[in-house]
Amino acid sequence: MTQDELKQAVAEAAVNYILPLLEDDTIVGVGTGSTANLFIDELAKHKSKFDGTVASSDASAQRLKDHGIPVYDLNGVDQIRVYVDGADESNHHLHLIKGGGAALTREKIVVACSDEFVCIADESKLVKVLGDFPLPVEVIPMARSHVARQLVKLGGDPVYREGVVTDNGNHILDVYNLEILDPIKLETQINAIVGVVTNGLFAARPADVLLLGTQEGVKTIK
Ligand code: ABF
Repeated sequence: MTQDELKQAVAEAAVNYILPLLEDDTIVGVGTGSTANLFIDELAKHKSKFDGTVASSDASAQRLKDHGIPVYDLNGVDQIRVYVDGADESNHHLHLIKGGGAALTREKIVVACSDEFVCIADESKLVKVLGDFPLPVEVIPMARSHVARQLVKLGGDPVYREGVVTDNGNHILDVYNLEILDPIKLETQINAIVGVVTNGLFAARPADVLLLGTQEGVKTIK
């Protein structure tokens, strides 16, 4: 199977996973990226079975609306039953690197409001140690150089993602050459740098389930 076919398989598996959770008043959290887009297209086939969604990006919100699926402002929602999203890397503890699509802050907020986080990815994303994928850090624009200097002190090589402005009006630094042996500690350290909005480590709150598309079929890792 190609990588796209593996992504399609996990998108379908994610819908099958959440179907038993859906009731008339259920709100589904929806992530961002190419795998999440396939999930949205599959979810649309069942849009009469739940109330609506909260999206982690303007792009996903638009795709949901194009399918006729309601998208709610998070501030008007009490509870998100389940959040489904992709990742750039996952280790075996389901600590993730996310943010390759620059939507990390809204993704982390929606995860924080969700009872369950289902990560969907093809097998290329599963790694022993996080860090081959450069770690995205969203920064307040005026703090970019300050944050970059602090990230160097933590052992990384930050690179400004030129031309990218997040949905929140901020900038992204991609941090190369980190061997992330203690993801929870590094997530906390980076969050403590003044000017950082969010970093792409999802370790303090990891995924609850990883649906991984492999050549042997979709594996469920908890
Ligand atoms: C989002 O989309 C991100 O956090 C991650 O950067 C990316 C994964 O994209 P894809 O599914 O296209 O590989 O979930």
